[in-house]
Amino acid sequence: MIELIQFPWSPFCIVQRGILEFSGVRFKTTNIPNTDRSLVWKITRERYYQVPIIRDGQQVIFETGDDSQVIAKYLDNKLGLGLFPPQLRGLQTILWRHIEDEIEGLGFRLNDVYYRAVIPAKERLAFVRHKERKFGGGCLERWREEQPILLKQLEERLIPYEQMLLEKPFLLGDRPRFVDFDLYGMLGNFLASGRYELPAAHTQIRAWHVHMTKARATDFSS
Ligand SMILES: N[C@@H](CCC(=O)N[C@@H](CS)C(=O)NCC(=O)O)C(=O)O
Repeated sequence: MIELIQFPWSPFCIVQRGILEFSGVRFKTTNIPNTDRSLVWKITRERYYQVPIIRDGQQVIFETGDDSQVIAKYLDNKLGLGLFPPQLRGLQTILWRHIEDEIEGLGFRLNDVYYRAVIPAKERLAFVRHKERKFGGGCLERWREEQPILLKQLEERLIPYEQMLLEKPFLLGDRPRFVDFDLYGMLGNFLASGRYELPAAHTQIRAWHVHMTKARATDFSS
């Protein structure tokens, strides 16, 4: 059985979980602490420490770069999901770069404002230290102060996605493609604390989000 090694609130893990749920395949999730990547380190033979990774029998699948989408392409290929059709090559790459940079960058800061609702108590020290070493001392307090601005920016940066959904049920047509799961993952991280809702103005995105949680590959002819 395919095993997804993850932490549940991670944007990139939600992407792969969404793809697996969409596929209908039976899969197992293994949650590891944010502060202990030893399982990932061990089974990738000391080549990777990030999440998500996938274990499928003897195979261990992990990303090779910021932009590689190795796991999603592996699942797509194995499960025949039609997430990366040749005619959307290039376009999807431009979109996922925007999604994983401009949307993710706001989503995780806003979620981190409520990190106590998401990160277990025994992991918080390492979490705060990791954040402050990466983004500077006091970054979590700063993001809390900036919360209204960050929320406004998120609403603005989502406008193109709202526009894309005006004429069709999914971002690139009548069935979900990789970028739908990618946006779904980044927004899932934004929503992880339970303290936010998707912007009220974006009615199409809100309907798409509900649709994405229920969509199954069998609903779409291949
Ligand atoms: N491009 C990778 C990004 C994965 C990633 O950034 N994972 C984060 C968790 S959301 C991580 O493990 N970061 C390393 C760390 O926290 O030390 C993917 O698509 O999976």
